[in-house]
Amino acid sequence: MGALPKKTEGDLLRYGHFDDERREYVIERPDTPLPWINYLGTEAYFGIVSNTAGGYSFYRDAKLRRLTRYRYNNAPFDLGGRYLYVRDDVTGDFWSPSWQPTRSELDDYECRHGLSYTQIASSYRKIRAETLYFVPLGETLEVWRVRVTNERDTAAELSLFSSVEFCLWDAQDDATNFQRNFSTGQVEVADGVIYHKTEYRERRDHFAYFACSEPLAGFDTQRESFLGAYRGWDNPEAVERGAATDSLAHGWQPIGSHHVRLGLAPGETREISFVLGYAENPRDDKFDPPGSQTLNKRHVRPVIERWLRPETVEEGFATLRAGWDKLLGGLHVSTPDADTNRMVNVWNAYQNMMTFNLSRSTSFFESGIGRGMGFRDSNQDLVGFVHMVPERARERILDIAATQMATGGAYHQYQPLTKRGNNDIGDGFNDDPLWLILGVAAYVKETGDASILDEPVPYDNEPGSEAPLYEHLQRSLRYTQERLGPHGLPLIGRADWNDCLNLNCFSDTPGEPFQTTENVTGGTAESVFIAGQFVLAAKELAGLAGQRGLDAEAAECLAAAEKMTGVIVEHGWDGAWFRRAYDFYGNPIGSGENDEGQIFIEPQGMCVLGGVGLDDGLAAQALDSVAERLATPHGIVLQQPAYTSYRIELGEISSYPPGYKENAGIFCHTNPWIMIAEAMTGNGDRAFDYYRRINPSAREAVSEVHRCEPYVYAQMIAGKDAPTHGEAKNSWLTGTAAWNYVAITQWILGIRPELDGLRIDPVLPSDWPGFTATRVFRGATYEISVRREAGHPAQVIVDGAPIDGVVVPPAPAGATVRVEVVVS
Ligand code: BGC
Ligand code: IFM
Repeated sequence: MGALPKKTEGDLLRYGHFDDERREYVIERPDTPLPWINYLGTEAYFGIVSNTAGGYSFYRDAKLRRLTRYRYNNAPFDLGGRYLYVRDDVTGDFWSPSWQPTRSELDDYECRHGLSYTQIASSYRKIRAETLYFVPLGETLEVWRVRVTNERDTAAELSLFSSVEFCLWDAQDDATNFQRNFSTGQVEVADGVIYHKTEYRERRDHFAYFACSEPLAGFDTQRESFLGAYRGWDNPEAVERGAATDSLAHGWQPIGSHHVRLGLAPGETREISFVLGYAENPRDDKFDPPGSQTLNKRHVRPVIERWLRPETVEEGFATLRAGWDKLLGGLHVSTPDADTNRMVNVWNAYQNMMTFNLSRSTSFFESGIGRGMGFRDSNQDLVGFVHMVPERARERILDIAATQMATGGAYHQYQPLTKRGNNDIGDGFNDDPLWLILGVAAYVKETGDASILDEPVPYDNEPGSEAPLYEHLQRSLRYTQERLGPHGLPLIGRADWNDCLNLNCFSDTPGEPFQTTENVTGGTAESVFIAGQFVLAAKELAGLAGQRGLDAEAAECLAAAEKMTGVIVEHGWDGAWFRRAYDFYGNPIGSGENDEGQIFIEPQGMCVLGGVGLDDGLAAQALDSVAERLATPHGIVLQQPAYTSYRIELGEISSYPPGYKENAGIFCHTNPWIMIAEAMTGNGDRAFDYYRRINPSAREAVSEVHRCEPYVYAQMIAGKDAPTHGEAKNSWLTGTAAWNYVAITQWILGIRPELDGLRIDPVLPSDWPGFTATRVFRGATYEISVRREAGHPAQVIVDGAPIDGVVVPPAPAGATVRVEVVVS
C-alpha cells in the first residue's frame, strides 16, 4: 500500500471491490470513511468486527453479557477490538497487522468481509500476517486463526502479542459505574489460558476464556501493566519492550494478552490460533462446591483444546461456509445487472439474516444497550428472511404475537432475553398490530403452513389467556376499526410507522415541554398511512380467512377494506397525492395547504400497496408527484419541503435539521414501497431506477459521498436539503434490508409467494431481455427463466405446458420444476 493514495477534492475514491465468486467484500485500504463492519456469529455468540479489527463480542445479549469492551463514538472513531501486534525482535520495530491501533505504514493491506467471517491480511517489511476471525457453528467462542509468513531471505525473530480488553459483562454499568467497577475485576491464568471471572464470586455461573495454541513467553491481564502509564493501545510498553509482565489483574481494567515468540526461517509460515470464548457452569457441578473461589474450568478445557487444533479450525470454517451456502441457496438470480445479482444473491439476504439475529441491537450506530426487539420492526424483518429460516420465523412470530395485548394493541418493544413486552415504552403506536397480520400472511404464503394460525398464543404472555394466533390477527384488525377519528381515518396514537411524527403532542404554553395527549385525552390525530396499511392488512386477512373456509368473514374483511378505501379517497386525497395525516387540531398534514411538509412518501407507498387508487388513476398520479417532488439521484426523500423550524404540534420529526432522518432524509425503508407501487402500476423502468439509486453496491462508485459500507443498506441517506446530501448513516440494522429484498425479488423480478402457489409476474426495466432464477419454494426447486418477447402475451409454461394465469401451483417437496416465462 505504501503511502495512502491522496484524496483530492472531487476525486472519488473506491475503498475496495466485491469478490462475487467468494462472496466477500474486499477492502483495499484501511482508512475507510467510517468503520466498515461485519458480524461474527449466527446463533448465540456474536461479535462485530470492523475492517481494522475494531469491535466487540457478546453472548446472546449485547447489554448484559458483553465479553469485550468497546467505547462508542471514540477518536479515532473505531478503537478497541481484537488486536494483534507483531514485533521484529531484532530491530524492536512493531506494528498492527490490522493497521489499527498502531496505524503503521503497511506495505499492503486487505480486509475480506465474508459471510460471518472476516479475514485481515497485510505485509510489513516482508512479514505477512493473515488473520481469520469467525465463530464456529454450535459453539460459544470465536477463533482468530493467524498465519505469519516470513517473506524475507533471512531468518526472522518475531514476537506476537494478542489483546482484548474485557468488559465487566453489563455494558451499561461497565461504562458508568466506575466507583464499583475499578475494584471488581478478577482473572485467573492457568496452563496458558487467561480466564476472566468478574461476577463469578456472586453469580458463579459465567466466565470468559482467552487461549492460545502456542507456548507462552508471557502474558498480561492488567491493562496498565501492558500499556504502561499514560500510553494507549497504539504504543503498548510491553510490546515496545518485547516482553509481557505476567500481570494479574486485581480490579481496574482486566485484559487478555498473550506473548508468543516466533523464529521463522525464510519463506516459513506458522499458524497460531487464539480462542476467545464464553462459558457457563453446569448448575449441578460437583466440582464447584459453594464457597469455592477457584473457577471450575474442567468442562471448558476440552473445548479449548479442540479449537486450538488447526484441523478443527479448518473444518469449523468449512462447516460455517456450508451453512451459508444452504441459507443463500433458497434464491439465486442471474440478471443483466451485477449490482442486483450480488445484492439479491448474497449481501441483501445476509443483511436480512443479521436483522433476524440482532434486530436493532448492535452495530456502529446501535450501542447494544438500547432498545429491544420492535413489534413493528420484527414483523417487517420477517419478510426478508422467512424463506431462509422458516422454522425460526415461525418461532419469532409466536414470540412477537405473545406480546400483543388483549385489546389488540401491542407492546412497541420486547426484550429478547425475557420475551416480555417492555413496560417503559408500552403501547399506543397504532400501526403496530397491523404489522402482525402482514408478517403472518408472509409466513403462510411462503411456507403453506396455515397450522400456525391455530397455535395457542397468550396475550401479554399471561398464562391462561391463550387464543389461536388467528384470533390475534382478528383483534389486530379490530384494534384499528375501534379507533377511528373525526374523518373516519385510523387514529395515529403516539405515532405510526414514522416514530417521529408525533401529532398528539401539543403545549398550551409556547416554549413549554410538550405533552402527549394520547394518554390524557385519547388524541384525535389520524393517519392516512395506517388507513392504507389497514386496507392491505384487511385484504391479507381476507385471504387467510378464505383459506380457512370462513367465507363470510373474508367478505367482511374485504368490505372493511373497501370502506376504508372510500374514506382515503374522500379525506386522504389531496388533489395530486395522498395526504399524510390530520393533526390533533384536525389540520391536514402532507397537503398543499401546508407551508412545509406538503407531501410525504409513506402514504403514497402504503395506500398503493393496499391497492388504493389503482383503478381510478390516483395511484399513478401520486407516483408522478413522488417522482416530481421527492425523488433525488440519491434516493427518494421522506417529505418536502423539509421543516425549517421546530413545531411542537408535529413532534420529533421537526427536531431534525432539514434533510436528516425523518425530516426529509432519504429514509431508505420507504423507498421500496414506491418501487413496489411502481411495479404494481406496471412501471418497471421507474421501479428499477429507484431500486438502483439506493442499492449500496450501485453506490460503491460514490463511496466517498455515501461513506457507509457498500455491501449493506443504511437506514438513511441525507436528503437534498442537507449540506451532506448523499451521505448514508445507520447501516446494517434497518427494515430497509427486508423491504428492498421484497421489492426487487417479489415485484420487479416478480417471484412472489402466494397462498396458492408461486406467482411469477415480473415487471422489468424495458432494456432487460430477461433473467433466470432458482427459487426453493415449499421444498421444491423452481428453475425459472424469463424472456421478453415484444407483443407476446404474458405466458407461464411449467415443465413444458402453458398454464392459465401466472401462479405456479406448489410442487411436491424435492421436485424440480422448470418454469419458462414470457413477458412482453
Ligand atoms: C429516532 C428515529 C427512530 C426512533 C426509534 C428516534 O429517536 O430519531 O429515527 O425511529 O427513535 O424508536
Ligand atoms: O418505523 C421506524 C422504525 O420502527 C424504527 N426506525 C425508524 C422508523 C421510522 O421512524
